[in-house]
Amino acid sequence: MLTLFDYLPSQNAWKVRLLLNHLGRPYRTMAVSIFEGEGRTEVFRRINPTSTVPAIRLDDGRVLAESNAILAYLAEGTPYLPADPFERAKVQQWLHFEQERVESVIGSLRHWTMTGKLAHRSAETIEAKRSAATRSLDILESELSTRPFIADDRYSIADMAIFAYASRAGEAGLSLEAYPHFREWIARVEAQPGFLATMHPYAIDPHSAEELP
Ligand SMILES: N[C@@H](CCC(=O)N[C@@H](CS)C(=O)NCC(=O)O)C(=O)O
Repeated sequence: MLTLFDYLPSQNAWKVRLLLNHLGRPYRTMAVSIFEGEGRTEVFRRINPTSTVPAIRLDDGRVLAESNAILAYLAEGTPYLPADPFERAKVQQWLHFEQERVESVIGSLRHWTMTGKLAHRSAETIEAKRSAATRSLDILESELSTRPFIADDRYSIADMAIFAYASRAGEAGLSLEAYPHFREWIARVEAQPGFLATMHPYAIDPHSAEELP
């Protein structure tokens, strides 16, 4: 059975849980207490050299990290990743957008906001993240005014990846009021069969207020 190396408040890990839920694929969970430094151990570094979750281990022992690489691997041959080379590349385009302009921006702001670390970040850093986050939401709003899902007319792993942090913008202190098409897309994603509504606040982890080691 597939093993998922997980940390519950991580929306990078939630993406993988979401796809596994859509696929009805069973898996076992290995919890990694990232704020206690469990990601930095030698054992975990052999699973993922960057010390981050999520990662997966296959039955044959091979391991794979990076949430979007995991999504692409698990979605192969399913309706969530097109076979057509161009449609597939469009999904990749939005997966890259997600890592550069959503996860690293809204994801960081959410982390800092929900764990009280925002108070320890400089005004310039916060402003740069907020401005980048607004730009990303503006782009998503504009794109989603032209089609129901981000890469194409079909729900794909690109929607799953972007949803993970973009839909949590409120937890990052960003208002979605000015983004009606984006909010409609959120509702469309939530209406997909097998959607995983359970997400976890950092507050479930007593160590989450600590800086990462
Ligand atoms: N680009 C990576 C980012 C993964 C990531 O930053 N994971 C966080 C949790 S959301 C983590 O494990 N951080 C621990 C650390 O940086 O030591 C992905 O998409 O999987």
